[in-house]
Amino acid sequence: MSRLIVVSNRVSAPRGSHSGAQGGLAVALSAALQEYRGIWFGWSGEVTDQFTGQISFEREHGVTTATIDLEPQDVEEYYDGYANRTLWPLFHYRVDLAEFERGFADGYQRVNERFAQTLMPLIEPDDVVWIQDYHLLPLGQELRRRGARERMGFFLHIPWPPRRLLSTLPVAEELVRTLFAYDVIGFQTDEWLQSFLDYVREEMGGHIEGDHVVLGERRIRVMACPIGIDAENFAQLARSPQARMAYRNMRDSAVGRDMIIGVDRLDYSKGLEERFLGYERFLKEHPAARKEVFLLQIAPPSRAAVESYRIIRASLDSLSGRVNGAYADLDWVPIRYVNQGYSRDVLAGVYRAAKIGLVTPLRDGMNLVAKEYVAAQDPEDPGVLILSRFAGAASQLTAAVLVNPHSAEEISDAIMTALRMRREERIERWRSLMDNVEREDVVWWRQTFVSALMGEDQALLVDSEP
Ligand code: GDG
Repeated sequence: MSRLIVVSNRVSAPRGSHSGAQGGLAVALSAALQEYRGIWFGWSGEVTDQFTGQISFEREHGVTTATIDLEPQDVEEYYDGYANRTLWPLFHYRVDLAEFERGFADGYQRVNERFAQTLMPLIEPDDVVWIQDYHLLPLGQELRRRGARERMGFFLHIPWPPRRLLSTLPVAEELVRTLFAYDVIGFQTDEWLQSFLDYVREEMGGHIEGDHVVLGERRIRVMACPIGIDAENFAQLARSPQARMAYRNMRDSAVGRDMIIGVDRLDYSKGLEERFLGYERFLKEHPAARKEVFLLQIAPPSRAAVESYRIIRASLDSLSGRVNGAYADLDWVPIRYVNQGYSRDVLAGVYRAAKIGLVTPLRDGMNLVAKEYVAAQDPEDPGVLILSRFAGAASQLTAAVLVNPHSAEEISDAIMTALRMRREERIERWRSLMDNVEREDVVWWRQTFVSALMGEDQALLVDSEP
C-alpha cells in the first residue's frame, strides 16, 4: 500500500484522537496518516539564525511528524509577507489590503524551495504526496524539478478569487501554472473551482474536459471537495463533563436571556465589524427585545505581526465599547467580547448553550465553526444557525438562516427570525443541517480527496453502481 505524505505550513502533533485541545483538521489528517503509515511534514513554528534543513522527527499515536525550522527573514517574507499580506487578503477579495512586494514573493519562493529540498529525500517511490493550502502553492513544482514522479495533490482551504481579481497579482499566471505540477487539485466549493477554471481558460488558454483541465502537455483532475468536521466526536464532546460545566456556567450567567454566539479567529475576513453593526441595528430596532439577548463573541487574536490585524483589533475594541456604552444597563451588557481562546470541550458546551450561532464572514473558504455549532446542539431543543451566503459552508448548509453579512438590516432581521422561531421549525432545520454535517464529515473529505489522488475514485464509482 502507498504511504501518504501530508505537507502543510505548520504541523499539529497528534495528541490522541479525543483530546479536547486538538483541532478538527489535525484529527482528520492524523487519522489518514495512521491509516496510510504516513509522514506529516512542515514548519516547526521555530526560528533559527541560519537555515540548516535539519529535520526533527517525532512519532506519537502512530503518526510521524517531520519538521524544519525557518530563518527570521523566511517568516517575515514567506509567512507574514506573501502568505498573509499578499495571498490571504487577495484570495478573500480584499485587494485593497493586499501588499505586492518582490521581497515577499522571493521569500515565498525560497521557502517553498527549502521545503522541497528537505522533503525530497523522505519521499519513496509509490508514496502519495498531499500538499495543503496557500502557503505552498508552488511546492509541487519544486518537488517535480527535483525529480519527484509520485502522485501529488493540492487542497486549497481558502476561496479561489474571481479571474479579474487574481489578475491584479503580479506574476499570477506563473503562480497558477505551477499548480499544473499536481495530479489533483481540490477546492472547498464549486464556486471556487469555477473561478479557477475561468482563470485557466480565459487567461491561459487552457480547456476543460469533464472533471479534468488541460494546459499544454498537462491534464490534471480538479474537484470540489468541501471539508467537514468529525461530527460524531464533536457531538460527544458537547456532552463531556467539561462541556456540561461550561454549558451550566453560561446558562447561569445568562440569567434567562438567550445567548448569541460568535467564534472566530480575529480576522478581517470573518465580518466581525459587520456582525457588531448588525447586532447594534437589532438592539436599536427592537427595544423590547433588547434585554432578552446578549452576544458572546470569542475572538482569539491571530497574525498580530501583520498591521491590518492590529487595525481590525483596535476597531473592534472601539466598536464593542461604543455599542456597550450606548446600550448597557446596570444588570446587562449587550456584547461580551473576549479576546482569548478556549479548549474545544469548553467551546462545545458554549455552542450548545447558545440559542443562535452567528457566523457572518464576508468571505470564507468553508467555515468550520458553522458545522461545529450544528454538531453541538441538543437534538430536542436546537439553536438556530445564521450563516453568511459568502461562506463556503453556505453551499451545503442551506437550511441555515442565510444572510448577506454586508447588510446590517439582514443580520438584524435574521436575529429576530431566529429568536422567534418555533421549536418544530428549529428541529426541522437542524435535522437537515446535521444530516449534511454527519454525511460530509471530515472522514468523507479526506477519503474523497485521497481516493481521487490515488486514482481509486473511478473504481469506487464503478463498484458502487447497481
Ligand atoms: C481555514 C479557512 C476553512 C476558534 N476559536 C477557538 C477555536 N477555534 C477553532 C474553531 C474552528 C477553527 O478554529 C476555525 O476554523 P474556520 O474554518 O472557522 O476558519 P479558519 O481558521 O480561517 O480556517 C476556513 C478552514 O481553514 C478548514 O479548511 O473552513 O474557511 O479560512 O475549528 O473551533 N478553537 C479552540 N479555542 C478557541 O478559542 N479550541
